[in-house]
This record gives sequence, structure tokens and C-alpha cells, in this order.
Amino acid sequence: MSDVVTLSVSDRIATVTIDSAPVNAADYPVRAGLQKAFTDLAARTDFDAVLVICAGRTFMAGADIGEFDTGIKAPHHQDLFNLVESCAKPVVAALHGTALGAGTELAMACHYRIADKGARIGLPELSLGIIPGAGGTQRAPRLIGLDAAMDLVLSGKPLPAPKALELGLVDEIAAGDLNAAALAFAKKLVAEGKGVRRTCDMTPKDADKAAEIVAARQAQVAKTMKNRTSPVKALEAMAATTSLSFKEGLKLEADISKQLEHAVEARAMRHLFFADREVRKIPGITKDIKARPIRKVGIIGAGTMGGGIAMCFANIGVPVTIIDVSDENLQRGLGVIRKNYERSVSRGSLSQEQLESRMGLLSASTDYAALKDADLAIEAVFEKMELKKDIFAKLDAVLPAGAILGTNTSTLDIDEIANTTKRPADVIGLHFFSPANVMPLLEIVQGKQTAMDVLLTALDMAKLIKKTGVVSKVCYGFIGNRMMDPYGREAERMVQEGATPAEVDGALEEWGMAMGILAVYDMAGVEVGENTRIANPHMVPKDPSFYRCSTLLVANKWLGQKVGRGYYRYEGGKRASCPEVIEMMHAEGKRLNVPSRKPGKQEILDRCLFSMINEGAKLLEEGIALRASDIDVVYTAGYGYPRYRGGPMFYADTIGLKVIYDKIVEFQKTLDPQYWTPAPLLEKLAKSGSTFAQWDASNRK
Ligand code: T1G
Repeated sequence: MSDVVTLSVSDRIATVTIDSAPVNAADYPVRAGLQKAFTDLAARTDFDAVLVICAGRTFMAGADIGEFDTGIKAPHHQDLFNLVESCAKPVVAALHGTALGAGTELAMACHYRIADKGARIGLPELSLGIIPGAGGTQRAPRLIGLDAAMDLVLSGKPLPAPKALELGLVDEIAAGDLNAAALAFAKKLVAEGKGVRRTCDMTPKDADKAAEIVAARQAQVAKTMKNRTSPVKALEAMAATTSLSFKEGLKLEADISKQLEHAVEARAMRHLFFADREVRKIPGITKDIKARPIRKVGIIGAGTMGGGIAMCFANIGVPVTIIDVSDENLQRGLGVIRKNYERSVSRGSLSQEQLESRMGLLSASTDYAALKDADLAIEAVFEKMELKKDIFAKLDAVLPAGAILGTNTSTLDIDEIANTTKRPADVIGLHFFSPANVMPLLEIVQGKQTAMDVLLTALDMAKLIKKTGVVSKVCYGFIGNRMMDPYGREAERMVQEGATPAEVDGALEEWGMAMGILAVYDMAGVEVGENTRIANPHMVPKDPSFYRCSTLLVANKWLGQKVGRGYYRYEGGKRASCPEVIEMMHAEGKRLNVPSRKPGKQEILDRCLFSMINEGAKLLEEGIALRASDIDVVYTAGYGYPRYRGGPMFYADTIGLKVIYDKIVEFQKTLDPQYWTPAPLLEKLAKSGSTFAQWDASNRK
């Protein structure tokens, strides 16, 4: 027997135990061990039932995702799970932690399933650009019905055990110890003479409604998962359960899996799976460095950002004290937080009791002395350096030694702020994205003097509050906003040249951006960018046409969604083109002698996406971003960049850096040389036929 899969028989119950940290992924050793165990069992008669259990923190959490790039050796998942299902005696899977992907498929190939009450069971393969490839598309519909199976696969969200029980995905929820309950369940099966119950022999209970179910799900995919292949193919494979035999359906599933595994969509999403975890690996944070405790948090500023950040900590049970200059501000801020929680209660994602316990963790004061026992304070006030310096001086005076001083600034110089304190090593940037209690991205901005244990604490904190923390060094706009600058500039410029906001945003949204950049400005407030440029005149080129569109909108107080008009008009939550604004911008372009032209969709994409990539290359060579894959995480987690494109730098690699470089050189001639100078790193990689991925690999410490 392998050391990751063991087989034992006691009291005529066989137990197959998988023990392969960290998540019992179905890598080759696990698959080979499982194959050996069930091959041995096929030749034995000294048992009446089989338990399949996993050691460690979770039941099998899927195939080994890394194997897709290195090659998957036999035994292949489908064949292996068919072997499990063919067992002549009843096989019971005991599920705990997160049974995902191949883990759920293994469980469905077993004859019965018992789950720990906290277990979650899912088929998240679409998040990797593939479909369940270990029999899941054929067994899930047979077990829980076609529509429920399609919902499970399309959502990718793991089901809590009670819901899985309700759907028939599990047969019982363990009252106490899972393994003991599973053993009792198996013994009861034997005592009651209940034999095998093979999923492959079942028929989807809603097979008679297949046509309408499939049509509805196809419409859902067309609307919410555009530009993607895997969701469409997943529906095709699952629909086959009502027309093909189990064996034919498995063949279809295998053929589709083969087609998808190395397509760009799957490679992009696999890249992000690992990139999302790579961000936590920071050179210089060695094993001996320990994170500081975070037992109490102070938030300075009871506005939208401060309130959202406070919720992040209250959500994980950490007490928060909110500081502001007046009780009126504090009460308003607490009121907004309560409203946010009440919305979650009305949606059913939070109980009233949870609401009250979270609100109970929030206290408010106008006196900084209330922070005398805080381990972390995060300033989230207006973007004005003098104001922030004043706040940091107050924090420096009251916070206990060892406390961490964080600033939520999105553009100002962390080092300048740090130097106003006596403890610059304890100062760090924690750039949340609005709404802070929702958006997953957190830019962790490492100042020149930020201590390594402070950086580690911030990374651990990000995981605790369920954020994707990405480390950036200090520059104007850090990673995300620095790259958004040229992206937005090109969008605005094309409107001055003669395009309309709807044409620019439409091309970007058709390509896959969640929202076009001009609509983003309307959502965030057109004045935000304008105020930042006013506060940082040194950052704005002398070119008078630069960002003139938003300047004009701000001058007219057309600040975007909140006032009903900006680049667009907003009626009933819908955005519509605004002829008056378009005319005003085209006239301004003419007044400033911006050459009139009508960029087509491809030019819109190239100018917006390649300007972003060029800036990303500069961030890498300046050492602001540690990895190209970190930039991909920033853009997919915080800027609505489609995950199935892998992020700006991955996308660049799929286009080819030479193509991008040549296009930028062309723009340098035909557009504006001050904006279209190829980043030296991009030029170097393009000319050497290299990729950003190779740059990352060569720089991995
Ligand atoms: N394969 C390889 N490595 C994995 C892995 C997997 N499936 N899951 C986790 N890891 C690594 C991860 O990279 C990290 O490594 C460490 O384990 C801890 O993970 C045939 C084709 C289970 C909810 O999509 O969702 O089955 O960074 O930091 O926050 O149909 O891991 O420490 O070196 O995420 O506690 C489907 C993916 C695969 C589940 C735990 N399964 N994993 O979260 O820990 S495709 C998935 C997760 C498939 C079949 C198809 C999470 C988790 P390192 P972590 P966590």
C-alpha cells in the first residue's frame, strides 16, 4: 500500500484512508494508492462494507491542479472512480472540510455519503476553465437531478452540508465524530442488508424536463458567462445524461475535458489559481519572522471607506473602535454599517443574531485615547497629506508599542507619512477598494522602512478578513491605479478624438471587462480622479488635452452616477448615452487640436489594454510589483478584469510581447510619443522572444 493511501479491515468493515497533505489532492500517488486499495478489495471477501475517509483538514479537495501542466499519468480519475463504484460491497464516503472537484466526484462514485455538519461539497471546475472530468457531469445529474447539478457546476460554489443533504448529495449529516458516525452508518447498511447503490444506474429525476432546463441554463450562461467555452461544454456534458448511456456520457466528458484543459481559458484560470496563492510568498519574510497579534482595531474616519473596513474586522469577530471628529459623523457611519448588515439579513446571507453580534463589536469615539489598547489602526480619511500627517502624529502618541499604523491612502506617499512618526517601521499602506466590505483586493503597500513582521502581519490579516492581499512598493497609484491611469487616458483621448463613451466602454465590455473605464469613473465619482490630479500636479503631463473630459464634467458638476449624469445619463439604474456630453467632448477635442478620428473596436482594445501592459512592465522594472502574476491578481481581483483572460500580463503573453511592442511603436508614431514609449523591460522581453511568465520564473527567489 502507498504511504498516502492505506487499507485496513476490522470487524468486517474495510477502511480506505487517504492522507496526503495539504488537501488530499488526487495526485498520482493518491490515485495509484486508491487503485491498489480497491483492486485488493475486489479480491477479498473478509469485509461487508467499505469506508473512504481522508485525514487532515479536508476530504479530497480536487485533482492536483498542477498536474494539468505536467501531464496526468494513469490511473485517470474517471477509470479510478469507476473502479470504486464497481465495488461489490457498499462503499461509504465520509466528507469533512471542503470536498471539491474530484473529491466530490469520488464521493459520488461511492454508494453512500455521510458528511460532517461543517463540510462543504462542490464542483468548482469552471473556476479553472474546465469541466468536472472525473465522472461528475454524469453522476451529479443522476444523483441530485439535472437542474440542481447544473446549478452546482455553474455556480461553482460549494454546498453546505444541510443543503447537500436536502438535495440528496449526502445521505446523512454526522451528529458527532464523523468517522464514528460513518462506521455506524456502514454497519447499519450491512445489518439492514442494504447493498451497493451505484450512481451510474440512476436516472436524473427531472429528465422529463431536460429541454426546458437546458434552455434556461444556456440562457443563463449566455448572459452571465459570455466569451467562455467551459460553461457551455459543461451543460452539454450534463445534458447528455438524458440521451446517452453512462459509458457514452463518460466518453463525451473525457473528450470535452481534453479539449478544454490546454485552451487559453483553462491556462489563464489555472495561472490565477496559483498566482492568487503566490502573492503570499514575499522574499525576506523568513520562517523565523512572526506576525504580530491583531486583537483590537482602530479605524480613523467613519465615512464609506472607514465603515467598510470596520465591517471587515467585525465580520471575523475582532472588536473595532471607530474614531471621527464628531458624534454626528460617528452615528452616521454606524448607521451606514447597520444598513449594510440589514441588507445582508434581508438577502438571507446573515442572521439577525449575527448582525447584532457584529454591531456589538463596534464602538465609536472622538477621542484617540480610545485606541490606547489597539494592535492596529487604519486611517481612512480624505486624500490630503497634511490631514494624514496630523492623524499619524496623534496615533503615534496614543497607540501602544508594537501596534501597527496603517493608511488606506490610494495615492499618497507612505514613506512621507511614516516619517512623521517615531515608528516608521510600524507604518504600512492598506489600500482597500470601495466598497471595502465587498471588494476582495487589498493592496499592501510596503514603505521603505516597513518592518518584515509588519508586512507578514498584513498578509496574514488579509487572509483572515478574506481579502486578496498583494504587496506593492511605494509609487503614485501603487499597482492598480498606476496602470489604470494610462488606460483611462487613452479612453478619454479617444472620446476627444471622436469616439463616444459607449463605443469605448462597449468594446471593453464586449471583450470581457466587467465595466468600461468611463462607466467606472461615473460609478466612483468623476471628481475622484480630478481631485487626485489637482492634489498631485506633478503627476499630470503638461499636455492640455490630458484628462480634459473629466475636467469638463467636474466643471459642470456632472460627477457620475451619484448625480445622475457624468459620461452617461442614469435613469432607473440604467446608463444611457448623453448627446450633450458627447458633443461637449468632441468640441473640446477640436478646440485643443486633438486629431479627429474614429477608432474601431480593435484599436480601442489595443490602446486601452496595451497601455495597461506597458505600465505594468514599468512597475516590474521599478520593483514596485514583485511579479507579473501579482499584477494579474490585482487586476482580476480589484478592477473587473476577466479571470478567463488571466490578467493583463498573462494576456500579454498569450498575444505575444513582440506583437504588443510593435503596436506600441506604431502608436508612438501615429498617436502621441509622450504616452507611447515602450517600457524597456517590454522591449527587452519582446526582442528576446521571452514572456512575463519567464521573467517571473527567472526572478523567483
Ligand atoms: N491541487 C493542487 N494544489 C492545491 C489544490 C489542488 N486542487 N488545492 C489546494 N492546493 C494547494 C495550494 O496551492 C496551496 O499550496 C495549499 O494547497 C493550500 O491551499 C478531475 C479536474 C481546498 C478550499 O479547485 O479551493 O478536481 O501555496 O492556500 O485557503 O473534475 O485550496 O501552500 O504551496 O488554498 O485553506 C478542483 C482548489 C480541482 C479546489 C483550501 N478543486 N483548492 O483553501 O488553502 S480540478 C479545486 C481550494 C478537479 C476533476 C477536476 C483551496 C481549499 P501552497 P490554500 P485554503
